[in-house]
Amino acid sequence: MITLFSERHALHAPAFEFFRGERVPCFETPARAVFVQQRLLQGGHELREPHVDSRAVLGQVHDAPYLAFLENAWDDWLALDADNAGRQPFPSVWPVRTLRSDVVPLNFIARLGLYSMDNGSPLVAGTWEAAKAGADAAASAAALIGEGAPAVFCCSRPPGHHAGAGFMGGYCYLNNAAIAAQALRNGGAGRVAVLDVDYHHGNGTQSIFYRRNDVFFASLHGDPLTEYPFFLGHADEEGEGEGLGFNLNLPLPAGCSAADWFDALEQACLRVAAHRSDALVVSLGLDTFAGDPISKFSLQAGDFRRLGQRLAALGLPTVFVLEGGYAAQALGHNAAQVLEGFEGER
Ligand code: SP5
Ligand code: ZN
Repeated sequence: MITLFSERHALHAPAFEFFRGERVPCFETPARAVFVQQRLLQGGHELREPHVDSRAVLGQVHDAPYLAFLENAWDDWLALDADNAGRQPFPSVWPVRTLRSDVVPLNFIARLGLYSMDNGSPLVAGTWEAAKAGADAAASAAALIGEGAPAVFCCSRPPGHHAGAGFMGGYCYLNNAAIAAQALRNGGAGRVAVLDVDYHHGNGTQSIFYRRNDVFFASLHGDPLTEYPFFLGHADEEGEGEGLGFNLNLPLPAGCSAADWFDALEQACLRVAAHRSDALVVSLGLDTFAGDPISKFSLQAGDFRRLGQRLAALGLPTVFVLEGGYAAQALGHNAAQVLEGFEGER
């Protein structure tokens, strides 16, 4: 499968994140993309550089103030104190209920809180450039689909599906899946479906399209009652306004079987088919793997092949976007199973 890969992903390499009050090594590492890249090269897949600048479509998916903050964040952080070069900024205050989010503070950490949903998205010098490379891959994938490619895989990181129009979160900064979907719409696809199979609910993607009927969003994920991101992803979220009926959440209990997961996948695929989309975007999180260190589903490599086969049966031009998956050594093989299952079925 045509795979878009930029070395620029490696510019985002934070040193640590927080877990239970401790600094721990990041789960979301450059090695993840490298393992996938190497496995796909071995498998004979064609790797290309992203060739489209996503700037215009970025502005359709994300709010301008958030984009400006993210692009300038590192310079602003350094301007406060030259010693900040060796420090990762994290938010500590968020504008939750009763607090105002309509006045942008001058304080950097306060602005970081305004533009974040959690403290799980470390910023480093290369975050913007790496995230932008992923967005460029998403826009490039849509262009290739427009030129007739049947399927394209974006081997990019950091991931994107937790990032909303105006905020980062959950290791995500720019919403690559939403960017791919919007770019497909711009390129002439009347209707697009986004199917999110990451372990975690794609809250950012859902919220970006929640009031729209041109992009159908479906997600199967760990039940937010117990699993991150906790505050979105319930079954009663069906869309709003014109978007009512164009959002489907299938939360599953942590620890559920692969059989239960495939039952939910089947429901999601039937709804995608009913939407009669012109193109499909798959938010391909592989943290549903049994060996994932932070997630609680139990898929095995063969299940990922079956996933690829089922997606191929939808018969749609398809953009795959890498999301989560933290068993880095297995990530290449698992990603390849999806892509090769997909291509074997076509
Ligand atoms: C894109 C993506 O998969 N983002 C996931 C963000 C998850 N952030 C919360 C991590 C919570 C880690 N819990 C670890 C439990 C280990 N036993
Ligand atoms: Zn995830």
